[in-house]
Amino acid sequence: MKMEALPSVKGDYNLGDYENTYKHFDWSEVEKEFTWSKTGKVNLAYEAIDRHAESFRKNKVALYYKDENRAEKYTFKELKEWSNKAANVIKEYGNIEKGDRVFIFMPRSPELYFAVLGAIKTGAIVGPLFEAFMEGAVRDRLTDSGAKVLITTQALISRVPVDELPDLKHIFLVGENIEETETQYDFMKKVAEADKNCSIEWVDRNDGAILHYTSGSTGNPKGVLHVHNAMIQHYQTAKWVLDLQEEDVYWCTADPGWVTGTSYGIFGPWLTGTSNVVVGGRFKPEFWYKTIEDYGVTVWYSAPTAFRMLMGAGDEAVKQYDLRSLRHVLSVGEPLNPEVVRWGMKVFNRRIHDTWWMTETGAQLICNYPSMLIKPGSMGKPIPGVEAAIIDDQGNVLPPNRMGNLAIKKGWPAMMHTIWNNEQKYESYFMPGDWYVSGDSAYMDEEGYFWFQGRVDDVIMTSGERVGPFEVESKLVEHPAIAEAGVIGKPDPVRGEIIKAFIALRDGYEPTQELIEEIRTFVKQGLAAHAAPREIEFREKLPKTRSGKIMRRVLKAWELNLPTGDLSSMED
Ligand code: 6R9
Repeated sequence: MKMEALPSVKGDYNLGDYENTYKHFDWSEVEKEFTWSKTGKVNLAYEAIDRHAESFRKNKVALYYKDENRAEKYTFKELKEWSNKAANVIKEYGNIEKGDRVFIFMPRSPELYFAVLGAIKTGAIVGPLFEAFMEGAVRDRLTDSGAKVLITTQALISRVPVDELPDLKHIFLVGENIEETETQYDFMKKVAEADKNCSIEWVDRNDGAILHYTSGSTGNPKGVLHVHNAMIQHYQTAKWVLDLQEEDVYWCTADPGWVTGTSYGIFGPWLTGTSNVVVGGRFKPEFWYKTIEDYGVTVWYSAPTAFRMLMGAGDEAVKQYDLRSLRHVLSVGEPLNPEVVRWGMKVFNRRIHDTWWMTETGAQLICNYPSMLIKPGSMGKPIPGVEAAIIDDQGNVLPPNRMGNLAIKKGWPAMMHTIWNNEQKYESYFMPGDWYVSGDSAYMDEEGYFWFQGRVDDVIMTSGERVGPFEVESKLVEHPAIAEAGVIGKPDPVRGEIIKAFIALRDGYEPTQELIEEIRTFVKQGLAAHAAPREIEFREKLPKTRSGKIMRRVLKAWELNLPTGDLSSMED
């Protein structure tokens, strides 16, 4: 499918000359930005917060927090003190030693950020858990990681099966009227009493900092370990890709329970000394637009599902807010439909920049940075310092326009360090030639742009034609009746597989046979005859992960009457 390119806007970008930078760039240059290049002493939280608190940025706002009930702000100096206090409490009452796992299970709030930064200052490995996890998901993760300390809230503690977690020794609760025991403490009461100075635990650059659990297509969720060294790439991509500059007000909508919410909700913005907006509570279009207006958000990082939900809320809603502060909008997590890019142009007068990366990669790898010509539907090009290729199942690099495994040459700074307790799983990601194999299928065009096609196991083979479900889904959601679509390959004795689409309709549309015919024609005409779904089934809602990815494996399981497997990452 050919797409028109959108022109880039002229500006003073951090990555203005991609070609030249790509040729000459070396990651070791970035180390010089950090204190540890001189002292040899590393701590990610120090570099993110304290370094600025000791600079001209001391009184600059680091955190703007807002939800339906609270609106607060903290300068770098204040955040340094709050996280120092939190560190002292976690260390003293949690009896923490370097490398111990501290899990944090709570909704977004300033306390969550004090806790994450404080725990990192103690040298602990932090495991952030999404607030919507239910008991089984919490148990799996705390057990596998052997977490020693848990910081949670009074409301969420009932979902923690404390008696079944022998490694868990200390619990900190955030809330009102907390009853303290020998192993359970009132976190904010202790923090209020703690010293605002703390002696940071200096660690090695390859010591663990963050442990994110992520679901694969099979088996239990796996713990992806990231180390302090990842800061090199968090910092550099925050410059190049988020294009953060001194005066920016940045907002990343992801929760720290997911990798985007830590790498780009905490580290990227703060390592670059940027004012960072955090919004708590549930998604509400009006509240989101108001956030942009109130804080004058200039750089905004969100996800296709969120954009599609905003799209669904109608263009009238947009018009009630002043969104002119926005200068750079980005997306991650799932394919960004060209339709959404065009909507962004229309309502924000801004191009939405797609970025591709994974929990395992720790930071952005393939991106549309601001000075670049965008081809709607493409994830962009590898950032300088990263080599990407399409390889076949034997590890041979394929020429342009051939679909295959999206692979990255091992060794970028934010790459996962290991899979917790599962070295074998870790090894299984790599192929001869030092390729990290992503599990995504894609192709690269003649100009070096990468085009996402699906997870490797989702690619559909129908009558000998390879069809990427994303292309079909993208086309489907362009139809005015369709809110969401998920497409799978259904085994077929004649064609190998046929394409089946699950569709959620927009309000006001009826699932009729006529509509089915109309949709089929729409795809046939818009994409290709072989790409049109032979079967269409309507559903109220489609199964999605909390980060908004349509769970095709669940659709497939429905279709084939198979067990759905681990659903801990599914939206409720
Ligand atoms: C950061 C994050 C990783 C998987 C990845 C791919 C999908 C991410 C994408 C994208 C199409 C993009 N994905 N970015 N697909 N276009 N720009 O999302 O991490 O939750 O581990 O998901 O998400 O399939 O393999 P994670």
